[in-house]
Amino acid sequence: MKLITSLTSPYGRKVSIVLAEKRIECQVTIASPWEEGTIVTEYNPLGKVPVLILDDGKPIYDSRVIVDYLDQVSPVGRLIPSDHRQAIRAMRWEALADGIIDAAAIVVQERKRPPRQQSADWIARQQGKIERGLKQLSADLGERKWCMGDNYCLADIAVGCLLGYLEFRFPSHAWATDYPNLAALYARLNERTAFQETRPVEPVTA
Ligand SMILES: N[C@@H](CCC(=O)N[C@@H](CS)C(=O)NCC(=O)O)C(=O)O
Repeated sequence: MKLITSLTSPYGRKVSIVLAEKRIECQVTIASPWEEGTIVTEYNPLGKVPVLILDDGKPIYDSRVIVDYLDQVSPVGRLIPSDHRQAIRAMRWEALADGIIDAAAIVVQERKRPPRQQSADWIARQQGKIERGLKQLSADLGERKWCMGDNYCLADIAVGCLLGYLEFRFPSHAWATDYPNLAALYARLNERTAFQETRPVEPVTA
């Protein structure tokens, strides 16, 4: 198997963490989806990372499909509960975390546009999703150790990748002080090797 991802993608990080937690061997190719002539479009018509290329050459995307596939392919350290109702709960956590990342990534891209082309309304709409989403995550987490209770699972990985992305792209955002329970979860996640080894880093440009 080969994973095509970037060093900054929080969705790609989610897949890398799942691979590490489940001890699945996988070749990794780093590619920026934003570069002219990127190889990403050869495997994903949407031009987005991550993409997982199976041994028979078939690509799968997006990150939610990939992590589901990986969890099925190896029984080691199951990350999606086998009970369907519990699996849906875990995937809802993932959908909310990924959705907040979607909104945050739009803000990042919008701010890269020339100032006169940026839309304050569009940015405000995304910020609303981020703020409402964080509030919901914090309320859902409550005083629990992990998102789903006593067991670490995909929900925690997804939320950890979101919080890591906010820390990376929005260092002055006050989520950690506004939501101490999310900050405590994030600290707990950062004790894990899989999180430590996949921190987002800006690629070095020549
Ligand atoms: N829903 C997708 C989102 C993937 C995504 O948006 N990836 C970003 C990198 S963080 C990307 O490749 N963007 C390039 C583009 O939108 O053209 C997933 O979960 O894999």
